[in-house]
Amino acid sequence: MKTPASDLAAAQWHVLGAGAMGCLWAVRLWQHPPLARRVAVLLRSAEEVATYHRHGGVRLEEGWENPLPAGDDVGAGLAREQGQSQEVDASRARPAPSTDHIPTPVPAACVTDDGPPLSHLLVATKSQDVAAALHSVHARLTPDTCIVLLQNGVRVQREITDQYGADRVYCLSTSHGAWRRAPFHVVHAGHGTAWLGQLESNNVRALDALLALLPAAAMQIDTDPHIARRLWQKFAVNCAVNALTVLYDCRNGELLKISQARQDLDALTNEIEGLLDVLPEVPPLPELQESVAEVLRVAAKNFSSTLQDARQGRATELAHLNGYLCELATLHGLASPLNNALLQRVASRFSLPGA
Ligand code: KPL
Repeated sequence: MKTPASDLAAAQWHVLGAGAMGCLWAVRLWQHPPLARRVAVLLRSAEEVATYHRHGGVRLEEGWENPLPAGDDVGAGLAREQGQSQEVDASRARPAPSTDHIPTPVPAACVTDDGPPLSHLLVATKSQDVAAALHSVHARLTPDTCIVLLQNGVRVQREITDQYGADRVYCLSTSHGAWRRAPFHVVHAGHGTAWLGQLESNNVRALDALLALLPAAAMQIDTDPHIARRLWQKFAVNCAVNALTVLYDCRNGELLKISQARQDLDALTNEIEGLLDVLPEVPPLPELQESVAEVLRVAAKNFSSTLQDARQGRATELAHLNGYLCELATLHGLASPLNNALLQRVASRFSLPGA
C-alpha cells in the first residue's frame, strides 16, 4: 500500500478549483513550511490564468462573517410571503471591501498545460464538477497521484474512490467557512476543523504521512480512520439545512427563528434520519436533530454554501445532497416525500441549474 508522502521533497500540491475553498486551501498550503511553497493552482482556461495574474495571486482575509449577498433582504423570502417576522441582525451590514490584503503569489497554470505528473492534487471544485475537473488533468495523473477530495456529501467521494482506487483517494470533511469577496479574493469566515481519511482503506501510516503535507495546525486537521461516518453525518446535516436556507433565503440560524422554516426543518430532519437509519450503505450515525441544532448554533450567522451558490446563479450541490438521498431511497424501495418535495420547491422557485 502506498504512503503518499514518503518522498516529502518531491511532493507538490496542485489545487484544482479556485472558488472560496480552493483559494483558502491554496494559501494555507503555501504557508505550510514543510512544503517550501511547492503549491500551484490549476485554472480552467488561459483567460482565467491571465485574470489570476492580473490579481497578483490569492487574497485572503480573516474573520468576516459572510455578508448580505447582492440583492434584497436576507431571510425575507418565504418568511415575507408568509407574513412572518424576523429579528433584524446588525451583523447583516456588508463589511467594506478591503484593499489592503496583499495577494499571496501562489503560481497558477491552466489545466490543459503540459507538465510533469501531479504528485498531490486537492480537488476543491463543487461536487458536480469533480469528475470533469479530474478528467481535465487526466494526462498528468499517474497511479501514484494522491487525490484529496474536499466536497460536501458522500456521492462524489464514493464514485471517485471506485473510479481511481481506494488507495489513492482521500477525503477531507471540513467545517471551515469561507466566502468569495471577488475573484481570487477569499474571506476565511468560520474557523472550523477538518478530518482526513479514506473511504475504503484504513492505512494509518498513509494518513499520517499525508497529514504532514497538510497545514494541520492552521486548518485544525486531524486524521479519521472512519471518515465515512463523518461524511455521512455532514451529508445528513447538509440535507437538512442547505436546501431550506435557499427556500427561506436566510442565514443558517434563521431556520430556527422563522416558525414555518423550523417546522419544515424538524419534519425534514425526521425523514432524513429515518432513511439513513435503514439505508444499508450508511453506518450508524449520532442523533441528527442534535447535530443539526449544533451546526445551526455554531454557523448561525453564515449563509450556507448552497444559498451562496443560488444567490450567485451558480449550479448548486443539491443533486449530491437531497437528490442523492432520494436516489438511494428509491433504490431501496423507500419513500422520501419531503426531500422530493423540497427539491421541487427549490427548483420551481429559483429555476437553478442543478437544483
Ligand atoms: O456545510 C455547510 C454548508 O454551508 O455547506 C453548513 C453546515 C450548512 C454550514 O454553513
